[in-house]
Amino acid sequence: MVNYRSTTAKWAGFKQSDYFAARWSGVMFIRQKGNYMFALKSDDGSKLYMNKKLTVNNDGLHGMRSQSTRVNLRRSYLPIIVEFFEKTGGAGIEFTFMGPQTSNKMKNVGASEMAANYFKVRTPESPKKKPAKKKAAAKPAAR
Ligand SMILES: [Ca+2]
Repeated sequence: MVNYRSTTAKWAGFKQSDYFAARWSGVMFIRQKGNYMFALKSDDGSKLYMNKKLTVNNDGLHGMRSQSTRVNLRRSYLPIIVEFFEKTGGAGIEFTFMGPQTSNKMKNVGASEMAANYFKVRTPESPKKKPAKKKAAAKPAAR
């Protein structure tokens, strides 16, 4: 969840409070088609990419400032990347959205919106017989 209130202190798990950048990536599952709004509020700059396309641009040096974009979405899996950087002073970022899926209320993009099972791990099938050993591998290299 990309949700850090602006603070001059270090974020939990971060080593410094100034001069750093972060990138979050994942796949959102849009369950209901329709018109959505995505917003990035950040100090300093941030960007949201959807399907590799810059969708919300909140770049630049500034205090907590919000930028938002409306997009029409189908029911789909939506690859997203959020980029952020902090120079000095306060640092914070909030990634929110609203649309049919949220009853048109702004809410933080959280785990329930992410498609955790998008990249399913396939269990390999058991081989029917052992693969033949490579004879060359057993031999010491001839010199
Ligand atoms: Ca700042």
